[in-house]
Amino acid sequence: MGQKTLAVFFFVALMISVTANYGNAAPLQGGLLGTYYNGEASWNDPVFSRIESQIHFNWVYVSPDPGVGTQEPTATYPSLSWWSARWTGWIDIPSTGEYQFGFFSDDGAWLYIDENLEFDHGGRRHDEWIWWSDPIQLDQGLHSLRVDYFDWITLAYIDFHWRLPDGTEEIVPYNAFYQVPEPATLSLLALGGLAMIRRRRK
Ligand SMILES: [Ca+2]
Repeated sequence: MGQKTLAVFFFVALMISVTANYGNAAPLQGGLLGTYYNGEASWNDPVFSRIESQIHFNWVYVSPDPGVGTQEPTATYPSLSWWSARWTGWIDIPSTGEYQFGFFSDDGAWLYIDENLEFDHGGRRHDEWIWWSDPIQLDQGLHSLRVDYFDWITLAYIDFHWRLPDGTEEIVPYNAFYQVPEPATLSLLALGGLAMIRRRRK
């Protein structure tokens, strides 16, 4: 019985290892994890998080949640908001080649791929067209993604685009985003399972 349990455990551990190979990872959930903060480009005070299908928002003058950016409006500024958002997850690059990424945002935004700052679109701003990154050479498969954004008063919007190697331009679609557990989390789960089996066998 104990050996059978152990065999099941190692089979499950093997499946987890396969899943942890990002190049072939099965999607656990589409979209990105969006976390919202108070303050302008301030990342120390998360207010709430939720899964969001795309980075494609136009909040106009309205805060994304009563808990963030809530200050009394004035006659000059209908929305006196200072708040920030961070989207994290993985992006699926459909084929190896050169990609460009674009922001259309009010206010600033930053793009990180594989933990490198690839596009600095920061500062208080009010875009009237899409601004594109330099071309980035990317291999097919999943890459870690992080987009930081903040709003400083009045209008608030952000669209996150890509330009594919074949020239197609679009807002990055829902099915390009993945949520995959961190390898560290998977290792801890595997170690926890092993510890439980050892305890039960004693
Ligand atoms: Ca603004």
